[in-house]
Amino acid sequence: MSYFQKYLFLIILFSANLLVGQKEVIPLADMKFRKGGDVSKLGANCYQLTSDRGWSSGAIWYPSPINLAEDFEMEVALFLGCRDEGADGIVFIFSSKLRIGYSGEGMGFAGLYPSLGIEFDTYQNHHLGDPSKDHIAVMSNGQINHVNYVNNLAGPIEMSNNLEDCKNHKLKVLWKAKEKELLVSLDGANIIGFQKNIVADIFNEDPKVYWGFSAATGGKRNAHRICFEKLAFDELPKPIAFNKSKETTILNGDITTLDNVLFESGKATLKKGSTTELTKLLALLQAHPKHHIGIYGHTDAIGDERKNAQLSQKRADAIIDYLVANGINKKRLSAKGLGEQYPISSNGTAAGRLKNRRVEIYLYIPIP
Ligand SMILES: [Ca+2]
Ligand SMILES: [Ca+2]
Repeated sequence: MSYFQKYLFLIILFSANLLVGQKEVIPLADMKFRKGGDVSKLGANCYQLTSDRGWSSGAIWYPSPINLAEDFEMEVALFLGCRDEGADGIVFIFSSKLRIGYSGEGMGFAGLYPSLGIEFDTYQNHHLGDPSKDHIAVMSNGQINHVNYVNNLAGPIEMSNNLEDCKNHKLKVLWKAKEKELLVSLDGANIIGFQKNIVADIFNEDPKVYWGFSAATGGKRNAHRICFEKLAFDELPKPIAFNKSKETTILNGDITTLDNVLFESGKATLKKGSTTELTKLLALLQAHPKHHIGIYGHTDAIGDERKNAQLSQKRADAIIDYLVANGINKKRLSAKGLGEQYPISSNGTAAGRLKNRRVEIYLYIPIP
């Protein structure tokens, strides 16, 4: 290998690493899951989803929603039991609700809408079009019927080896948000890879989803277990509420300044740290879906008065953009730039000017 080739190889290696390793890896020790059905914890990072008996079902859910507009990466060991031709299998799920689906052949996934499931199905249900061997498929909206092609996104892929072999099988799931590509590999072999705009086509443009695993047994049985090995995804910021007195003020319809929603001088770009306060406003609007909001933008008195008026309009619009991007209907929002006309502090000091560059809100219930 020439020096150049070696160098090129290193660059490629490095880029490949960046592709899959760009999300923050979540420390496994901190993970807490919501458990449902027959789930029990089996020590560090491992869960039993069903016990080795008939008609058992269980699910675990990561309790906070994640953002599917960003990459999701997971490595987990799947244990599908020790009894060949047992039942029924494990499903990895993205879902907009924290629920468990039908048990038995439904594997805790059937009936969840809207959702996407990657099933590891070890029992052949003829009426659902299951292949005879253990198989893997990607299905949408809680449908488990392979005869219905609408919900069959990929597969079913028949596995050449039996998966109920009393061994762990290493599953990797990678959602590449930018490429809209879902990749599934098992024991190092790529099983499924396909492109679909999952957020638009399944989740109605809402990238906020929950994720988890479900499993079930029926007339046949097997123990189903999983052990997490690596997780990397973007958690959506948790809504923080305003303190009670501020919330009361806002709900009473008084004009209120949003603390810490600040802009760079002369620009409509939100300063870092503005998001916390906007998250509270977002939570308030979500909690009161009938309320509308008026947003007033103000500037300091530096520079041209007319330009300041335009700038304050852009600042108010920036708040609207933030709220709309987070799912608030634009019809509920109006923005007005008031320029430098209404200072609340001296324009003679830097601290005073910082206070004058501000956003005020006014919450009201529209007249029907
Ligand atoms: Ca089945
Ligand atoms: Ca099998």
